[in-house]
Formats: sequence, structure tokens, C-alpha cells
Amino acid sequence: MKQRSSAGGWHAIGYTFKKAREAGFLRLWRAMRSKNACKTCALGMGGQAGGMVNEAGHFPEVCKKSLQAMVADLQGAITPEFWQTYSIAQLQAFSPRELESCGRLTQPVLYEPGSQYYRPISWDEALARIAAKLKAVAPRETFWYFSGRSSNEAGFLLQLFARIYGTNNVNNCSFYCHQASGVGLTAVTGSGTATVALEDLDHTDCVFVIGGNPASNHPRLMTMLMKVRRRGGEVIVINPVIETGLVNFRVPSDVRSLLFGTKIASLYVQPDIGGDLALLSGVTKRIVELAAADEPFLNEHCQGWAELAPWLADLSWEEIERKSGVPRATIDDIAQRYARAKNAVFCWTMGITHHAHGVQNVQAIGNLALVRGMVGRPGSGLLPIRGHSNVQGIGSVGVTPKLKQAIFDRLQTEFGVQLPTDPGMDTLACIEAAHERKARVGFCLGGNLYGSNPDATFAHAALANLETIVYLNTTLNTGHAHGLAAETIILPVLARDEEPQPTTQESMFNFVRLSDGGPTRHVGLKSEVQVIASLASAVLGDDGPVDWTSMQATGKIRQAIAKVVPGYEEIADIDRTKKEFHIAGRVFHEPRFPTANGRAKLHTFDIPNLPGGDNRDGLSGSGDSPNGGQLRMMTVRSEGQFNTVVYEDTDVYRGQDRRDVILLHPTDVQRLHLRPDQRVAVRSDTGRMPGVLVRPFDRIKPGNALMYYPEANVLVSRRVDPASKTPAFKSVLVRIETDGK
Ligand SMILES: Nc1nc2c(c(=O)[nH]1)N[C@H]1C(S)=C(S)[C@@H](COP(=O)(O)OP(=O)(O)OC[C@H]3O[C@@H](n4cnc5c(=O)[nH]c(N)nc54)[C@H](O)[C@@H]3O)O[C@H]1N2
Ligand SMILES: Nc1nc2c(c(=O)[nH]1)N[C@H]1C(S)=C(S)[C@@H](COP(=O)(O)OP(=O)(O)OC[C@H]3O[C@@H](n4cnc5c(=O)[nH]c(N)nc54)[C@H](O)[C@@H]3O)O[C@H]1N2
Ligand SMILES: [Mo]
Repeated sequence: MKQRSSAGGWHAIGYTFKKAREAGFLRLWRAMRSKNACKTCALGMGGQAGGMVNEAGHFPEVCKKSLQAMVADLQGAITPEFWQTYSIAQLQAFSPRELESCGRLTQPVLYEPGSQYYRPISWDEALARIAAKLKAVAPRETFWYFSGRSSNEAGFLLQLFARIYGTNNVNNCSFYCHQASGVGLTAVTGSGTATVALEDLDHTDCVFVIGGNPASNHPRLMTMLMKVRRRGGEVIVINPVIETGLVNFRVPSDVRSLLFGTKIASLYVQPDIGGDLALLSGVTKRIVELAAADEPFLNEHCQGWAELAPWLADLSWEEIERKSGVPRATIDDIAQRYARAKNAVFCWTMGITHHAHGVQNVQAIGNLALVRGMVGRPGSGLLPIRGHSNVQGIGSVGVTPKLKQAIFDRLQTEFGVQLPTDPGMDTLACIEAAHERKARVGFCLGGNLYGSNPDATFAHAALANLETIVYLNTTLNTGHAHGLAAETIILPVLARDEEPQPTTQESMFNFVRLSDGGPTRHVGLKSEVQVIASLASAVLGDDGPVDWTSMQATGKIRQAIAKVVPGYEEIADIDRTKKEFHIAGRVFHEPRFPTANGRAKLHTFDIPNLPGGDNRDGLSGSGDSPNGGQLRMMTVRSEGQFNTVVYEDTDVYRGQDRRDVILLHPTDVQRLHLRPDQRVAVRSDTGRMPGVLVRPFDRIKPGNALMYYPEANVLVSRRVDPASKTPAFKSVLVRIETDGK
């Protein structure tokens, strides 16, 4: 397949028509226009303005991803015969794409020891089994994993249930995603979320896009980047891969852009994988050298300038170049452009957080922004581009092992309960506890815990050691085939736009949206809130501190959230007022920060070597020298997938027709004596993946390689960033074995 020279545009529009034909035009149009927050990324579309409208009221904002997700939800039901036809072994042979296209889950199903098949069971039986199990084990032997698609109401209710039941083993997918952003930002500003509102992007003349591929993963961000370029501003991209859509993008809703394409990056910089900490520190150093640092701001509104200034001065250009893979002249170019900017916004995604030093990467972005006083004023600030549509809201309402003190205190007072105070486990710690048989029961609200894990072989074994696992899902995924416990129960739930009652979501701009719900598309499903409330009632009864049955009303849950979560007060009557709102105290337009002394914090670091050593050292050698055969490998998403859900095998913008490939620079293909399309095995310290095709790819920096997640998770180690507990999904040292098929 040929690589494309632009992304978006006619391809996206053509795709829309194809998908619309599959689902029926009118049906899809109605679904897309309903008043519900978009299901895919966290940019925050839809809500009360109706689908396809962003929070500033722009229409039409549509992306391929939301169509894919919508069409998937419009699928027919999996029939009862399906479960008799396909054994577990057969389900295991299905690809992620085949599992997703089996249809909607509409009946609870059970897999038991000794059986080769799932079998449909009634809701009563399913809930009774789960309740009996939860009563039989100690609460600390259970864990509760949440994906980021569920509503604030479902998230709040389930964490409340888990804690009153007696455990803090409550965590969400952000431990595999943006946890480093939350931890890093809290260290910088005292607040774990974006410091800007959507409107700020209209007033900035410089945007950094670091470690992300928004053309595929956050297409609506592209409109904003286009506008920055049209205003004559800079878009500086930092990414080891030249992603087509960041070079040239055709914004489907803009006629000029659609016809002629829009140049996105004004400067495209390719560090080596893991080189950002050195690179960002180098740019900060250069800003100081250029006398472009905002010294009054640093002295008055920051803490740590007295340490950072000498640290930067001592940091040698040799070290910066060696540990970033970027020449000094390029770093100077970035700094010159940034020095000219009146306002700057810093965006980042998984290329920053998926490293063993992810938190430090975020702090280095903080340094770079603060050195020019670009935080705490309009038009400038820090903007982690979130993943799942409600991952931020889930975190805000308490789905974290450790609750914020205010939430903890208010929950105890509001419900008159004593909550557990043990530290609670992060996501990977839960998997490791399962492996050691210290955890016995797992409960997953959405997502694909198996598929999202590093070290897939370990994750499979760990989950198999559990006595019971419960999955609340809309469609089948690899976790239902490979993530089985002795007893596995899948409960089918309604998607957000099918729920009988309104729910709320929070966008990455800290904006709370209201989703009206809508007509149920299949019989036999329950809403997440209904399932959680019934289960809590069965385990804890309704006569204790909480009348769980009454919590089936999402309005009642919102009352509780309003009382308990600081900044969420306005949610109490949102279903009556329809007034969507910004969470107070999160957007900083003044340089006053919620830290102990009101100042933002600067940081210094020990910058790690590049994985496998630098290019001049091992990685440029031939396959015969000791380090020579190694490559730094990143696992990423393709254009045709949403996380572990694969909609199509092709990755149009990177020109790939299949997913079992490793993309290498042509010079590496030569250096390692490989041939295009040669079938090889890829090996890391963690695992081995046979049957992979070698693909020359001139858009990746030499010494680095790219493979697709989730398939490549057999190669990713369980090493985590100690500060965020996030695995280094983007930094895997691999070797290629040519004798392996
Ligand atoms: N279509 C689609 N949209 C999605 C998703 C999806 O799967 N599909 N997933 C959603 C979720 S949960 C998330 S978290 C986001 C993910 O959004 P992204 O973070 O954009 O997704 P990734 O594919 O993980 O890719 C990260 C990018 O990081 C770059 N990269 C890798 N290593 C490094 C590095 O060391 N330094 C730098 N600077 N860059 C690096 C890669 O080249 C790639 O372009 O998207 C959300 N939106
Ligand atoms: N190697 C590698 N591993 C990674 C990553 C990587 O880049 N590389 N990325 C990581 C990241 S950023 C993330 S966020 C995680 C993803 O982690 P998860 O959130 O756990 O996984 P998803 O694939 O998004 O979950 C998909 C499933 O969600 C269910 N679903 C969809 N909508 C709903 C709903 O409304 N309600 C309920 N209950 N279920 C629903 C569907 O059944 C679908 O199968 O993976 C992480 N793992
Ligand atoms: Mo994510």
C-alpha cells in the first residue's frame, strides 16, 4: 500500500458514506445527532448541543472514530446459538477485529471450570453468583478496574460500592494511559488536569504537539491546529515518526482545507524514542541562552528557579544531543520559534507518558512552558490530550486507589461510613496480585484489561489464577477469550446513548457535559448504573449507610457527586437546567496555583540514556555486534482501531495493509541484512512474536521501530515508571530473528 501525502479529507468522507451504508443513513444520522457526549476521545464533542458540535458550538465536528464506534454499537445482537457454536478455543483464534464484529452482547454469559463454552444465563443467576462470591472472599482479595467510557455516575457508584464493601483496589485505565500527566501536572501546578479552556486555543500563536498522532487519534484537534497555522502561528511537532496527518491534513468540514489540504507542522522534529526529556531540557536551556526566559515570572510565580538555572547551565550540549538524538541546530530552531511566540500551548499524548520516566517528561514540558511564563495566562498553558471520552471524569469522581482528602472526608460524613485507609493497588499491581493468587476476584467496568496489559503472556496467566472475573461490556474483545478466570461472567450493558436516564461526562478541557441517553437498541441489556446498584444492594443490603436500590436513579447519584466532589457542585440539577459547566478552579488564567505556596514548581532531572544506548554506540552497528542488532520499538495505534478494538486491518496513513508488521527505516533493513516482507520473529526480554513481516518505512527515525498494539503486547515488559506506575509501552528493546517464522 502506498503511503498517503495527506490525511483526513476525502478518505474520511468516503469512509463516512461506507459506514453509513452499513448502518442505514437515517439511523446513523439520528444517532450521531442525538444529545450525547461523543464516545471516542476526550476532546468533548456533543452533549446538549447535539452530537457533532464541540463545546464552543462549532458544527459539524465529525470524525471517523466516532462513526466507527457508533456503527459498532448499531450492530445486531449475538444470537444464543453463537455461544453453542464457538468454543473458547475458537474464540481465542479470532482476531480482535473478528471479535468486535460478532455483534452486540445481549445476554449475560458464564464460563465455568470444566466447560469449553460460554453459556447464556439469566440476569438473576449472574448477579446472585457474583454477590455470593463477593460475600465469600475478603474485600482486599478483590480489585475493580474501570475503563474511561463509562459515565461519571457509573464510576462514582461503583467506586463507592467497592470502598464501602471494603477495598481501595479501585483503578482506571489511566494507569496505562495518562497517569504520568496527572502526577506530573500536580507536581508542576498543584492540579492534575489541563490548565487551558478550549477558547484559549483561539488565542495562541504557538502549539507544541509532542508524542502524539492526533490526525488519527484526535482528529478534531486538527481543526484547531489548522486555525493556528492560518493565523500565521507555529505548530511544532516532536515525534520519532513523521505522521502524514501532522504534515498535511484535509479538514473535512472546511472546504478550503478539504480541497487543497492544510500544512500542519511548521517544524517537525524527530527525536529517538525516549529522547524527549533531553530534548525538552535542551530547548529550555537554549531559551535561557537566548535571554528569552521570563525572569520576573520565574522569580515571582515559580519555585525552583534557583536550582533549575544552574542545572541547565551545567547540562552539556553533548549530553543533550546524545540522549535526544536531535542535533543542536534543530534545538536552536525550536527555541528561536518559541522565543518569538506571544502565547504557547503545550499538548502531549502517549509518546510522553508511555516511558519509565513519563512523569519527568511531563515535568520537563512544565519547565519549558514556565521558563517563558506560558502557564497561568489566557491563550497559553498545558494540555494533555486525553484518551477515552470520560477517563478524566472517572478520575475526578473518585476512581483512583487513593481518594483526594476532601472527597474521602466528605464521603465519610455524607454517608456516615468508615472507609478503608490502606493504599489500594494500581492496575498492574492488581494483575501481579492475581498472578500470586493474592487477588481472587476481579470486576471490570468496560475496557479490556487483558488486552491493554503489558506482557500479555503474564496477564493471561495472572487472570487465569483468579477465581472469578466479571466483565461489563458492549461487545466481545480479546479479554473475553484470553483473559479468563476459573469462572468468567460477561454482563451486557447499554451504551451511553441507549441509557434510559441522562448521564454526564467530563472533557479534557474540564467541561462537564450532559448526555440525554436514548432508546434501547436491544432487549435484555441493563445500564451500568442498574447493574452496579443491584449488585451493591445484593451484597451490602439497602438498610445500611446507602440505599443502593434508590441509586438506580442517576439524578440521585449526581446529588451525591455534587456534595462530595469539589468543583462538581453544579452537577446537582444539570438534568433540569441543562447547563453544562466548567469545573471551577482548574483553568488558570492568572499565575496563582493551588500549590502550598501558590507558585508553580520547576524540576531538575537525571536524564536517562536512550534505551539500548545512543545511535553512535550500539544501535547503528550491524546485527553481529553486541548491541548492534537491537532496535527501540514503540507500540502504537493504527488509523483503523480504537485501543484493543480493531475495526479494519489497514493503516492507510502509514501505508500498511496489515497489522502483523514491524516498520523499520530502510537503513536499518539494510544494516540488519533484512528484505522487505521477509517473515521474521521479533524478540524482547519479555517475549517473542513470530511471523512478523519486515516493512521498510522511511518516516521513522533510524534505530527505532514501530509495531501495533495490542498484538505486540507479548513483547512489552512490566517495567513501570515508579512515579506513575505506567508501563513503558513506547520503549521496548527488540532484536529481529531471521530464522523464526
Ligand atoms: N482512532 C483512535 N483514536 C484514539 C484511540 C485509538 O486507539 N484510536 N485511543 C484513545 C486513547 S485511550 C488514547 S490514550 C489516545 C492515544 O493517542 P496517541 O498518543 O496519539 O496514540 P499512540 O498511537 O499511542 O501514539 C503515540 C504517538 O507517539 C509517538 N511516539 C512514540 N514514542 C515516542 C517518543 O519517545 N517520543 C515522542 N515524542 N513521540 C513518541 C508515535 O510515533 C505516535 O505518533 O487516543 C485516543 N483516541
Ligand atoms: N502496548 C500498548 N499497550 C497499551 C497501549 C499502547 O499504546 N501500547 N495503550 C494503553 C492505553 S492508552 C489505554 S487507555 C488502554 C486501553 O484500555 P481499555 O480501556 O481497558 O481498553 P479498550 O480497548 O478501550 O476497551 C474496549 C472495550 O470497551 C467496551 N465498551 C465500549 N463502550 C462501552 C461502554 O459504554 N460501556 C462498557 N461497559 N463497555 C464499553 C467494549 O466491549 C470494548 O471491547 O490500553 C493501554 N495498553
Ligand atoms: Mo488511553
